[in-house]
Amino acid sequence: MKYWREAFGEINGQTVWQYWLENRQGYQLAVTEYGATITHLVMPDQSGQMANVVIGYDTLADFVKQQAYFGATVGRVAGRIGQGAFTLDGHDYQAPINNGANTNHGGPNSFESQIWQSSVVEKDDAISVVFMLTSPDGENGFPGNLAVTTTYTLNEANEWLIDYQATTDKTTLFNPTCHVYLNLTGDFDQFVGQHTLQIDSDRFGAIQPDGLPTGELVPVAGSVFDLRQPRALQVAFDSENTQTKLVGGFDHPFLLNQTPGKADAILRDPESGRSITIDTEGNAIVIYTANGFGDEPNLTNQAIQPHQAVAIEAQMMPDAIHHTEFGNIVLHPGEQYQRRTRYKLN
Ligand code: G6D
Repeated sequence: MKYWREAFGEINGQTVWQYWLENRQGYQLAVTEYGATITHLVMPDQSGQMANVVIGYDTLADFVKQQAYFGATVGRVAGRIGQGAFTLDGHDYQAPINNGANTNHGGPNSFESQIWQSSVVEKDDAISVVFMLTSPDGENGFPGNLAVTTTYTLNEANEWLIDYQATTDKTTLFNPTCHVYLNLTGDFDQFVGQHTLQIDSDRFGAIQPDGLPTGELVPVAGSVFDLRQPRALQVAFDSENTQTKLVGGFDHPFLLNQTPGKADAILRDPESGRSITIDTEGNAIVIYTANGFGDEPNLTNQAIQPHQAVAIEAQMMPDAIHHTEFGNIVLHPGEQYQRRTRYKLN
């Protein structure tokens, strides 16, 4: 394993660093302090051809321009909170509204646009970059001083690991994710319709037209949401299903079955033979098929377009604070939050 770091750009006179991790087989993971963001993931296709498979720019300036959370650590709470309102320990809290009538991805200028502190941990078979951030009490309406670390690791087993840790001094909400967008062709002029996706999920979360979960968990059986066997994403783009038609593809949480010994999700590009197997300790995976792309800086010499990538966001169910079946995202003082997501790069 080896690593190097380079200045990625400057914000308010402060150098923002980017780290490149590389294993002996030539797999590379690049991450930056801006948003604790993954910027590149380089892996081989079936003939050994290396390519970057995640949306990312070569300059910090382009990352700052986009608003689609490219590769970023999202928090404090990934996904929407209905009306941005919640009650904890008898206190009512209001987060700023930044998406229709709701708060999305922790509100404006959240984890994704902050400069995290970084350090490197080297082991024989793995290298990690540890990003640290303190979110002050009351930031974006959330209670408690929250100390967060996002740790990205690349290892010799060709795995990319994300570990989140956090502590708080007041009862608060915490539900981070990594907003990585994948296109396993390695060519960002291509669409992801031919990628197959498999998810170990019997029920998905229905959404309202504004993207907020309705609270209903709908059986996937007999619908385009049935990804228990691999299915091409194009099916969701073309479907007459009312839920996919609402948003022009998937922008939905899948509640994971968490079957022991079974992968939570597998994304595969049949043409290149690249695939990524995802296992997470959260109870959900949100699939967002980049339906709203259009305003972001170009990735190639063509304008960016919907369905050029798919975001696979491992987390707890969005709007969990308002639906008991969606799981717990409350963090109390004295608790040590810990959650891992593993991406096996095949
Ligand atoms: C998310 O669910 C949301 C989308 O609606 C949003 O537009 C995107 O992040 C940027 O996954």
